[in-house]
Amino acid sequence: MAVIPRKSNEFKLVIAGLDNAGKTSALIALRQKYNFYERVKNLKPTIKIDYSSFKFLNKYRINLWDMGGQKKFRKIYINNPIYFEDTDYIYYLIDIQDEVKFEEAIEYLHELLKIFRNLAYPNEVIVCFNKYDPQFRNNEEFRDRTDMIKNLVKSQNKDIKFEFYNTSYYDISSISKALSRSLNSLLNLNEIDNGLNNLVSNFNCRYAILYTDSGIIISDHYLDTMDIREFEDKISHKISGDLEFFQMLKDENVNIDDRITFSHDKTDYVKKFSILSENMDNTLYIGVSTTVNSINEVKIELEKLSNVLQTSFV
Ligand SMILES: Nc1nc2c(ncn2[C@@H]2O[C@H](COP(=O)(O)OP(=O)(O)OP(=O)(O)O)[C@@H](O)[C@H]2O)c(=O)[nH]1
Ligand SMILES: [Mg+2]
Repeated sequence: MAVIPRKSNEFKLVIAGLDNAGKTSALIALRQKYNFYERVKNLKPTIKIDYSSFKFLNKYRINLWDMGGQKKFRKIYINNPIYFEDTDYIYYLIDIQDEVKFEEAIEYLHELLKIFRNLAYPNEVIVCFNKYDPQFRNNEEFRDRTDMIKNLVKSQNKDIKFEFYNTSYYDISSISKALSRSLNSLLNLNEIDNGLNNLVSNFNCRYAILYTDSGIIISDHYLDTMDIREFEDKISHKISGDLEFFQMLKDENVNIDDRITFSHDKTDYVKKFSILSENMDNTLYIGVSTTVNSINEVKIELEKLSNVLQTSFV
């Protein structure tokens, strides 16, 4: 599948939801990855809109519109749909811990959907059940809550596609994955997906993940037979650990070629790739978890992926 050429390399992401849904916190967590809890615990409500932007793969400028969710601001946006023009993706955050506000959250979502319909918004609407903290993962009530909202929203908006994510700032990987859903539309990932899939299917890897150095998960593949508990308890923790590690390397200006860690019967391996695109160097990492016996073979396969990466990101 060819990537449709874009008018420009600008990309607009709108983050909306009621006040206190955790929008600003999620963005801070995503940027900082560690040592951010003090900062987000005492966050003040966002006044109107917080604009920020970052470069993605040195090529794209991602503009984030963090729409303060207090009622007085919501009114302004709804009366001025121009705010939402040229949105590439909308993220809608719902505080899954705050049952009292579900009705209001769904109402606001519906108001926004009306606007997006009129603007002929072309993509999926990404709904994040935020504050789905790790301790609630196996909680039936929380699962019922998300099912209820999903069913309601889907059945009342059959013309719109939705993607749902459970997110929490206690699990950075969950936020990174939700973000990659939209950014991936900028990339042509077929060959990379095949390469990573091959590692998982043929080389005893539990997972194989491609990250940017700023901690966006570009492509992730997991062993099908892994059960969801194992995934949620162990793997998401590892991925968040990797993301923290990359951020520390960046913050402290440290260079590595690779890193290997052993735990029980598993070998976790991270390799750095430097990819030249538009005369700029992009740092990417691939992380895998494999067995002691397979690690050498996996390293050879990863060498081969270097060329695939180079051709995929030019
Ligand atoms: N338990 C938990 N608390 C969270 C999470 N994300 C945010 N919070 C808390 O929720 C509160 C509100 O977070 P904000 O990020 O300010 O919410 P917001 O959506 O930006 O609010 P407005 O700017 O008013 O629209 C803060 O006290 C955060 O610490 C999460 O994943 N889990
Ligand atoms: Mg805010």
